[in-house]
Amino acid sequence: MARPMYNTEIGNAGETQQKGGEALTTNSGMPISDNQNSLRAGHRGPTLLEDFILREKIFHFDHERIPERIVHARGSAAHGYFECTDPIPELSRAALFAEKGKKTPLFTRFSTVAGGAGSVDTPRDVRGFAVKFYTEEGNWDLVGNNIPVFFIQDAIKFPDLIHSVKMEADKGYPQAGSAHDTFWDFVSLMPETMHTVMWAMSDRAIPRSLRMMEGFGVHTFKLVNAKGAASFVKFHWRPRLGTQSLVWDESAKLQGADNDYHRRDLHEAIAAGDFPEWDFAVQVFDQALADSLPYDVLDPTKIIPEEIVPLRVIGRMVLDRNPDNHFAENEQAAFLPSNIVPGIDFSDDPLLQGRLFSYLDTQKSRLGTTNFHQIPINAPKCPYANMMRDGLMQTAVPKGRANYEPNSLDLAAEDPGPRASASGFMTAPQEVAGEKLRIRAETFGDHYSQPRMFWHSQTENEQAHIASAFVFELSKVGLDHIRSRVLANLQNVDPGLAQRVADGIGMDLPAAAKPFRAPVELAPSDALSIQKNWKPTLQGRKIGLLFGEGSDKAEIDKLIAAIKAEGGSVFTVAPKVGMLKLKGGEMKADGQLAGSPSMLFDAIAMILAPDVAEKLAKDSAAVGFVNEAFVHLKAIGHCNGSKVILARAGIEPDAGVGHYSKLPETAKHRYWAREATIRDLA
Ligand code: HDE
Repeated sequence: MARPMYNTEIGNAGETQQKGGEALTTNSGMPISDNQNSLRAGHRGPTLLEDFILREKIFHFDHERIPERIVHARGSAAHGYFECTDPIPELSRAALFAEKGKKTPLFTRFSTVAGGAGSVDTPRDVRGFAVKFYTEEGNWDLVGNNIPVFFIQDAIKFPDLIHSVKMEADKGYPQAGSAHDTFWDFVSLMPETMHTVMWAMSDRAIPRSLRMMEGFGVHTFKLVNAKGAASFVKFHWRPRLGTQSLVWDESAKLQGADNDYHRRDLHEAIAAGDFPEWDFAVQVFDQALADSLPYDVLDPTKIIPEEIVPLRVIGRMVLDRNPDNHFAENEQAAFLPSNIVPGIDFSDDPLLQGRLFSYLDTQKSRLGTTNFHQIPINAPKCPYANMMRDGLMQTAVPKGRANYEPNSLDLAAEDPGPRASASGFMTAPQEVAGEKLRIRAETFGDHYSQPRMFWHSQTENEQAHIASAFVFELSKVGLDHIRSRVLANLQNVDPGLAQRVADGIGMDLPAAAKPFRAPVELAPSDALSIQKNWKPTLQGRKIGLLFGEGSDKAEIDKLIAAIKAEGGSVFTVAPKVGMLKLKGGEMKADGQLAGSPSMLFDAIAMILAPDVAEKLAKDSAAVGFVNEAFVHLKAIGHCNGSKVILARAGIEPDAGVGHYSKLPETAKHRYWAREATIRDLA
């Protein structure tokens, strides 16, 4: 009997020969003949240590994971480009802002902050908004967030802030959430956190989509022109789809319905050619304006309202390509606030100054080498050369012996290596004087005026969401003295808010905390409200269409066409995913009803045969589909037959509930007025 050297048939589910693809090899390029069986002594004997193919494969697998980012571990990313629409050479000599129409490739990574890499997409959290521009004069990394302020004023507090918000050290939970003792303990003892805490308790912290978030550079930076003149600047990203958020109950339930909700949404939109876009705007100001403000522009807990310094749109970002490989690009991307280019400079914001060290340092421990800049996603797309050499995982092969400078090797006709040039990066000159001190400037001392301004800029519904968020978070805090201290701080933001939260958690209202500096009254800013700036559009919005056996196919097709004509998309849902017989044809659903709850959609439609509707009125998945769409303030388009499901769900129709033919219009909104009818907003 011929002895089979490699029997690939056993354990290979009937697929004896896989076709196609290039040759499978070891990492040294040796072709492999069997990827199913290890080398063993005899048919049933032990595996041999000699099996270098097995050992190499398992060895590599054992080391597939790298340390995750200490913060912003979970991210979703895409490639795209920046296009300059309004050049600003008078303000900055940066190459990417030089000419109208000039395009610069970029890579953008959005992230949650507190959760691990495998956590969920929709917790209440700040979102990272990091953009790496591959400019012709080097990489510029604008590593921002979707909230324009930060919790702390000095980098030395960052490890404490993050330790307090991450899972508690002894228990290992909660994951990806701030609703626990240690976070609120820290916050309550650090009143400078109040402004960002207000934003984090607002709907900004539960975005509908990564495509519908604003982005902010947060710190004040500098723009520097060719003559060396500097101005202050704040950077803003404005989503073309408008800023939109989930409602809290929806975001919590989405964590079960689809924990990749944001990542999937971004990926699918780009794959469908529906490229997300943001306007890029600058707020430019000088020292005189800075001096006129009642707060310090170097304080990252403060914004400059756009009513005071208007936004100037100078470009746009388009994300038009999904990463090919999550690990190689998203995980290995190393963003560094210290990556700037000639024409842009840092300010003395003490938080920014600390960040300039931290990111460079953390990449070494995360990516294992000082040569992380050579990884394709991090490497500049312009030429780069210097005399830094060697190190772990060096992949470049420098030639010659010029690894020091100055040198005179050119006199011996040798390559002298790269040289510094007068046109390179120049720090904007700035006078610095004073004693060496470990202090916080007094101008950083007002912690309550801006959170108060934020509160007064919101609609009533938005205020109710903020109050409920505080109640939810503090209801998870076990220590009364911490809750009480938060209330004392809230008293300085707004006594009405403090009272609502105290009522919600059943506590007496303590006296106001003693402010370091008395708050001043600042004018509210409408730009801070999401609802006041709602963009009624179907673009980027997804409609869940429920149908079943016997539904009218022509009506379904008509509705889908009308929604698509306005830039919306439709996901069809049916009790079964297989082929269904309809009136006028057949159709397969994209999703099965029980696995496609209405949280996944911006609005829902029902086109059902009367008998199917009767049956679904007794199915909790169908009743829940409708009920949750209603309580999440979404438009519902129904047919006559499906009214029985609405009745079963106890829905009293309002402006957002009507015949499905109206849906292309009604689905552009959420129905905030409905909210008072389904929950106590007091
Ligand atoms: Fe970060 N931050 N941060 N941060 N941060 C990191 O760098 C840090 C801060 C932000 O998608 C880390 O590569 C310090 C503000 C984003 O890969 C780390 C301080 C803002 C990302 C780090 C801050 C941010 C990070 C962890 C206070 C908004 C994700 C992994 C001085 C303007 C980037 C890494 C990505 C990541 C340190 C404060 C945004 C540890 C010390 C303020 C978007 O270096």
